[in-house]
Amino acid sequence: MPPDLSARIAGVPFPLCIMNASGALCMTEMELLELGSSQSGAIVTKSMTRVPREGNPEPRYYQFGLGSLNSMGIPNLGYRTYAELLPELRSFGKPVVASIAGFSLEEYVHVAEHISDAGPDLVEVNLSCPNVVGKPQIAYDFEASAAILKALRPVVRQPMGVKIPPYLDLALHEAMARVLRECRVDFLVAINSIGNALVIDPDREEAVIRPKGGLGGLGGACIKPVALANVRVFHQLLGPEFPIIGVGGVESGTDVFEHLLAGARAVQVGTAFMKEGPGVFPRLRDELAGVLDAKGYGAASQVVGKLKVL
Ligand code: RRO
Repeated sequence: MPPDLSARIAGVPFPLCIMNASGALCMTEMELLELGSSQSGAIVTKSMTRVPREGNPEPRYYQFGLGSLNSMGIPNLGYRTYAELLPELRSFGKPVVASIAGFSLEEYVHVAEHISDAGPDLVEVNLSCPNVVGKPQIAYDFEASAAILKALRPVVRQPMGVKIPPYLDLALHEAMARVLRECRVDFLVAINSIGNALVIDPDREEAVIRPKGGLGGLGGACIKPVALANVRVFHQLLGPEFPIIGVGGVESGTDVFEHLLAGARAVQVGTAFMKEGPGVFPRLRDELAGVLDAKGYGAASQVVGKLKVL
Protein backbone atom coordinates (compact mmCIF):
# COMPACT_ATOMS: atom_id res chain seq x y z
CA MET A 1 0.00 0.00 0.00
CA PRO A 2 1.42 3.43 -0.90
CA PRO A 3 1.61 5.84 2.04
CA ASP A 4 -1.38 8.09 2.74
CA LEU A 5 -0.31 11.61 1.75
CA SER A 6 -3.57 13.36 2.58
CA ALA A 7 -3.92 16.00 5.29
CA ARG A 8 -6.61 17.65 7.36
CA ILE A 9 -6.39 21.35 8.16
CA ALA A 10 -8.98 22.79 10.54
CA GLY A 11 -11.40 20.01 9.63
CA VAL A 12 -10.95 20.42 5.86
CA PRO A 13 -9.60 17.35 4.02
CA PHE A 14 -6.76 17.88 1.52
CA PRO A 15 -6.21 15.01 -0.95
CA LEU A 16 -2.45 15.73 -0.88
CA CYS A 17 -0.40 17.56 1.76
CA ILE A 18 1.48 19.51 -0.95
CA MET A 19 0.04 22.64 -2.61
CA ASN A 20 1.11 25.92 -4.18
CA ALA A 21 2.19 28.86 -2.07
CA SER A 22 0.14 32.02 -2.50
CA GLY A 23 1.83 34.21 -5.08
CA ALA A 24 3.25 31.43 -7.25
CA LEU A 25 1.34 31.15 -10.55
CA CYS A 26 -2.06 31.72 -8.93
CA MET A 27 -3.13 35.21 -9.97
CA THR A 28 -4.89 34.86 -13.33
CA GLU A 29 -7.93 32.76 -14.19
CA MET A 30 -5.75 30.54 -16.39
CA GLU A 31 -3.19 29.94 -13.65
CA LEU A 32 -5.90 29.08 -11.12
CA LEU A 33 -7.64 26.67 -13.51
CA GLU A 34 -4.27 25.06 -14.23
CA LEU A 35 -3.77 24.58 -10.50
CA GLY A 36 -7.21 23.00 -10.44
CA SER A 37 -6.28 20.39 -13.01
CA SER A 38 -2.80 19.88 -11.52
CA GLN A 39 -1.92 17.44 -8.75
CA SER A 40 -1.65 20.30 -6.21
CA GLY A 41 -3.48 19.35 -3.00
CA ALA A 42 -5.33 22.68 -3.04
CA ILE A 43 -5.79 25.86 -5.04
CA VAL A 44 -4.31 28.78 -3.11
CA THR A 45 -5.03 32.19 -4.66
CA LYS A 46 -2.76 35.18 -4.95
CA SER A 47 -3.42 37.58 -2.06
CA MET A 48 -6.40 39.67 -3.12
CA THR A 49 -7.13 43.30 -2.35
CA ARG A 50 -10.26 45.42 -2.74
CA VAL A 51 -9.32 46.73 -6.18
CA PRO A 52 -7.17 45.15 -8.89
CA ARG A 53 -3.46 45.98 -8.69
CA GLU A 54 -0.74 46.03 -11.33
CA GLY A 55 1.97 45.61 -8.72
CA ASN A 56 5.51 46.97 -8.76
CA PRO A 57 7.58 47.87 -11.84
CA GLU A 58 9.69 45.15 -13.46
CA PRO A 59 12.13 43.51 -13.14
CA ARG A 60 10.49 42.24 -9.95
CA TYR A 61 11.26 38.50 -9.83
CA TYR A 62 14.66 36.81 -9.96
CA GLN A 63 15.71 33.20 -9.59
CA PHE A 64 19.22 32.19 -8.69
CA GLY A 65 21.01 29.11 -7.38
CA LEU A 66 20.06 29.56 -3.73
CA GLY A 67 16.46 30.65 -4.22
CA SER A 68 14.45 33.59 -5.47
CA LEU A 69 13.97 37.27 -4.78
CA ASN A 70 10.66 38.99 -5.47
CA SER A 71 9.06 42.36 -5.15
CA MET A 72 5.79 41.79 -6.96
CA GLY A 73 3.81 44.37 -4.98
CA ILE A 74 0.58 42.34 -4.62
CA PRO A 75 -0.49 42.30 -8.29
CA ASN A 76 -3.98 40.75 -8.31
CA LEU A 77 -7.35 40.92 -10.03
CA GLY A 78 -9.26 42.28 -7.02
CA TYR A 79 -11.55 40.20 -4.80
CA ARG A 80 -14.62 40.52 -7.05
CA THR A 81 -12.99 38.54 -9.85
CA TYR A 82 -11.81 35.82 -7.46
CA ALA A 83 -15.28 35.65 -5.90
CA GLU A 84 -16.76 35.07 -9.38
CA LEU A 85 -14.19 32.35 -10.11
CA LEU A 86 -14.78 30.48 -6.87
CA PRO A 87 -17.62 28.15 -7.97
CA GLU A 88 -15.55 26.92 -10.92
CA LEU A 89 -12.43 26.56 -8.77
CA ARG A 90 -14.37 24.55 -6.19
CA SER A 91 -15.55 22.13 -8.89
CA PHE A 92 -12.05 20.59 -9.03
CA GLY A 93 -12.85 18.74 -5.82
CA LYS A 94 -10.02 20.04 -3.65
CA PRO A 95 -9.89 22.89 -1.17
CA VAL A 96 -9.75 26.46 -2.40
CA VAL A 97 -7.78 28.71 -0.10
CA ALA A 98 -8.52 32.41 -0.57
CA SER A 99 -5.56 34.58 0.43
CA ILE A 100 -6.51 38.10 1.45
CA ALA A 101 -4.49 41.29 1.94
CA GLY A 102 -5.25 44.94 2.54
CA PHE A 103 -3.87 48.37 3.22
CA SER A 104 -6.10 49.10 6.22
CA LEU A 105 -8.22 47.24 8.74
CA GLU A 106 -11.31 48.33 6.82
CA GLU A 107 -9.97 46.90 3.56
CA TYR A 108 -9.16 43.55 5.20
CA VAL A 109 -12.69 43.39 6.61
CA HIS A 110 -14.32 44.37 3.31
CA VAL A 111 -12.37 41.81 1.29
CA ALA A 112 -12.87 39.11 3.92
CA GLU A 113 -16.62 39.66 4.17
CA HIS A 114 -17.16 39.43 0.43
CA ILE A 115 -14.80 36.55 -0.28
CA SER A 116 -16.19 34.60 2.66
CA ASP A 117 -19.67 35.02 1.14
CA ALA A 118 -18.39 33.50 -2.10
CA GLY A 119 -17.54 30.30 -0.20
CA PRO A 120 -13.86 29.31 -0.33
CA ASP A 121 -12.92 26.32 1.83
CA LEU A 122 -10.42 28.27 3.90
CA VAL A 123 -9.24 31.87 4.20
CA GLU A 124 -5.54 32.71 4.56
CA VAL A 125 -4.97 36.18 5.98
CA ASN A 126 -1.68 37.53 4.66
CA LEU A 127 -0.19 39.76 7.37
CA SER A 128 3.31 39.55 5.95
CA CYS A 129 3.75 41.05 2.48
CA PRO A 130 7.20 42.66 2.55
CA ASN A 131 7.00 44.48 -0.77
CA VAL A 132 4.87 47.58 -0.58
CA VAL A 133 6.78 50.84 -0.28
CA GLY A 134 5.94 52.61 2.95
CA LYS A 135 3.85 49.74 4.30
CA PRO A 136 5.39 47.71 7.13
CA GLN A 137 4.69 44.01 7.50
CA ILE A 138 1.69 43.99 9.84
CA ALA A 139 2.65 40.77 11.58
CA TYR A 140 5.67 42.48 13.15
CA ASP A 141 3.17 44.77 14.93
CA PHE A 142 1.29 42.52 17.34
CA GLU A 143 -1.33 45.08 18.36
CA ALA A 144 -2.21 45.89 14.76
CA SER A 145 -2.32 42.17 13.93
CA ALA A 146 -4.67 41.47 16.83
CA ALA A 147 -6.93 44.35 15.83
CA ILE A 148 -7.25 43.04 12.26
CA LEU A 149 -7.77 39.41 13.29
CA LYS A 150 -10.37 40.34 15.91
CA ALA A 151 -12.27 42.30 13.29
CA LEU A 152 -12.00 39.47 10.76
CA ARG A 153 -13.04 36.63 13.06
CA PRO A 154 -16.80 37.32 13.00
CA VAL A 155 -16.91 37.95 9.24
CA VAL A 156 -14.88 34.92 8.10
CA ARG A 157 -17.17 31.90 8.29
CA GLN A 158 -14.56 29.42 7.02
CA PRO A 159 -11.45 28.26 8.89
CA MET A 160 -9.24 31.33 9.11
CA GLY A 161 -5.46 31.11 8.99
CA VAL A 162 -2.66 33.63 9.21
CA LYS A 163 0.41 33.78 7.00
CA ILE A 164 3.29 35.04 9.09
CA PRO A 165 6.68 36.45 8.22
CA PRO A 166 9.75 34.76 9.65
CA TYR A 167 10.37 35.58 13.31
CA LEU A 168 13.96 35.47 14.43
CA ASP A 169 13.58 35.85 18.19
CA LEU A 170 11.61 33.54 20.47
CA ALA A 171 9.94 36.47 22.24
CA LEU A 172 8.37 37.35 18.89
CA HIS A 173 7.11 33.82 18.26
CA GLU A 174 5.53 33.90 21.72
CA ALA A 175 3.90 37.27 21.11
CA MET A 176 2.37 36.07 17.83
CA ALA A 177 1.26 32.77 19.41
CA ARG A 178 -0.66 34.81 22.01
CA VAL A 179 -2.35 36.83 19.25
CA LEU A 180 -3.33 33.66 17.35
CA ARG A 181 -4.90 32.12 20.47
CA GLU A 182 -6.61 35.33 21.54
CA CYS A 183 -8.12 35.88 18.08
CA ARG A 184 -9.23 32.26 17.63
CA VAL A 185 -7.18 31.72 14.50
CA ASP A 186 -7.66 28.18 13.11
CA PHE A 187 -4.39 27.53 11.32
CA LEU A 188 -0.99 29.01 10.57
CA VAL A 189 0.99 29.33 7.35
CA ALA A 190 4.70 29.69 8.10
CA ILE A 191 6.58 31.43 6.53
CA ASN A 192 6.31 34.21 3.97
CA SER A 193 9.49 35.26 2.17
CA ILE A 194 12.26 36.82 4.28
CA GLY A 195 11.66 40.51 3.72
CA ASN A 196 14.01 43.12 2.35
CA ALA A 197 16.86 40.94 1.17
CA LEU A 198 19.31 42.10 -1.48
CA VAL A 199 20.81 40.11 -4.36
CA ILE A 200 23.54 41.78 -6.40
CA ASP A 201 24.70 41.02 -9.92
CA PRO A 202 28.44 41.72 -9.58
CA ASP A 203 29.06 41.86 -13.34
CA ARG A 204 26.48 44.57 -13.88
CA GLU A 205 27.22 46.06 -10.46
CA GLU A 206 23.51 46.40 -9.79
CA ALA A 207 20.67 44.90 -7.82
CA VAL A 208 18.75 42.13 -9.65
CA ILE A 209 15.29 43.66 -9.14
CA ARG A 210 14.09 47.25 -9.48
CA PRO A 211 11.53 48.10 -6.74
CA LYS A 212 12.57 49.45 -3.33
CA GLY A 213 16.17 49.95 -4.44
CA GLY A 214 16.55 46.23 -5.08
CA LEU A 215 15.17 44.98 -1.76
CA GLY A 216 12.73 42.09 -1.96
CA GLY A 217 11.41 38.93 -0.36
CA LEU A 218 13.85 36.03 -0.28
CA GLY A 219 12.42 32.56 -0.94
CA GLY A 220 13.52 29.10 -1.98
CA ALA A 221 16.16 26.67 -0.78
CA CYS A 222 18.18 29.19 1.24
CA ILE A 223 15.29 29.99 3.60
CA LYS A 224 14.43 26.40 4.55
CA PRO A 225 16.22 26.46 7.94
CA VAL A 226 14.36 29.64 8.95
CA ALA A 227 11.04 28.15 7.78
CA LEU A 228 11.64 24.89 9.65
CA ALA A 229 12.51 26.76 12.84
CA ASN A 230 9.31 28.82 12.65
CA VAL A 231 7.19 25.71 12.02
CA ARG A 232 8.92 23.94 14.91
CA VAL A 233 8.60 26.77 17.42
CA PHE A 234 4.93 27.46 16.63
CA HIS A 235 4.16 23.73 16.77
CA GLN A 236 5.59 23.68 20.29
CA LEU A 237 3.89 26.91 21.35
CA LEU A 238 0.44 26.14 19.92
CA GLY A 239 0.36 22.40 20.58
CA PRO A 240 0.10 19.30 18.39
CA GLU A 241 -3.58 19.85 17.54
CA PHE A 242 -2.98 23.25 15.94
CA PRO A 243 -2.62 22.91 12.16
CA ILE A 244 0.44 24.45 10.56
CA ILE A 245 1.21 24.65 6.84
CA GLY A 246 4.96 24.90 6.26
CA VAL A 247 6.36 27.07 3.47
CA GLY A 248 9.97 27.73 2.61
CA GLY A 249 12.58 25.82 0.66
CA VAL A 250 10.48 22.85 -0.40
CA GLU A 251 12.26 21.44 -3.45
CA SER A 252 12.29 17.70 -2.77
CA GLY A 253 10.36 14.97 -0.98
CA THR A 254 12.98 15.13 1.77
CA ASP A 255 12.25 18.84 2.26
CA VAL A 256 8.55 18.01 2.69
CA PHE A 257 9.52 15.28 5.18
CA GLU A 258 11.58 17.80 7.19
CA HIS A 259 8.65 20.24 7.34
CA LEU A 260 6.42 17.40 8.59
CA LEU A 261 8.98 16.44 11.26
CA ALA A 262 9.12 20.07 12.40
CA GLY A 263 5.35 20.08 12.85
CA ALA A 264 3.73 21.01 9.54
CA ARG A 265 0.69 18.99 8.42
CA ALA A 266 1.05 20.18 4.86
CA VAL A 267 3.44 22.29 2.82
CA GLN A 268 3.22 24.99 0.20
CA VAL A 269 5.63 25.33 -2.70
CA GLY A 270 6.59 28.72 -4.15
CA THR A 271 10.00 29.02 -5.80
CA ALA A 272 10.16 25.39 -7.01
CA PHE A 273 6.65 25.71 -8.50
CA MET A 274 7.69 28.91 -10.31
CA LYS A 275 10.73 27.08 -11.67
CA GLU A 276 9.11 23.79 -12.66
CA GLY A 277 5.43 24.51 -13.17
CA PRO A 278 2.67 22.07 -12.14
CA GLY A 279 4.89 19.01 -12.72
CA VAL A 280 6.46 19.85 -9.35
CA PHE A 281 3.42 18.43 -7.51
CA PRO A 282 3.51 14.83 -8.78
CA ARG A 283 7.31 14.86 -8.45
CA LEU A 284 7.18 15.95 -4.80
CA ARG A 285 4.30 13.54 -4.13
CA ASP A 286 6.27 10.58 -5.50
CA GLU A 287 9.46 11.62 -3.72
CA LEU A 288 7.65 12.01 -0.39
CA ALA A 289 5.98 8.63 -0.86
CA GLY A 290 9.44 7.14 -1.47
CA VAL A 291 10.90 8.73 1.68
CA LEU A 292 7.98 7.59 3.87
CA ASP A 293 8.03 4.10 2.39
CA ALA A 294 11.76 3.70 2.92
CA LYS A 295 11.34 4.70 6.56
CA GLY A 296 8.34 2.46 7.13
CA TYR A 297 5.71 5.18 7.64
CA GLY A 298 2.21 4.45 6.36
CA ALA A 299 1.03 8.07 6.35
CA ALA A 300 2.42 11.60 6.22
CA SER A 301 0.33 12.45 9.29
CA GLN A 302 2.34 9.97 11.40
CA VAL A 303 5.44 12.12 11.00
CA VAL A 304 3.98 15.49 12.00
CA GLY A 305 5.99 17.02 14.85
CA LYS A 306 8.04 13.86 15.42
CA LEU A 307 11.40 15.64 15.30
CA LYS A 308 13.76 13.91 17.73
CA VAL A 309 15.41 16.09 20.33
CA LEU A 310 19.11 15.44 20.99
O1 RRO B 1 3.12 40.39 -4.01
C1 RRO B 1 4.18 40.36 -3.37
O2 RRO B 1 5.10 41.15 -3.57
C2 RRO B 1 4.39 39.40 -2.29
C3 RRO B 1 3.44 39.11 -1.33
BR1 RRO B 1 1.71 39.79 -1.35
C4 RRO B 1 3.78 38.25 -0.25
O3 RRO B 1 3.00 37.97 0.65
N1 RRO B 1 5.04 37.76 -0.22
C5 RRO B 1 5.95 38.02 -1.17
O4 RRO B 1 7.08 37.52 -1.09
N2 RRO B 1 5.61 38.85 -2.21
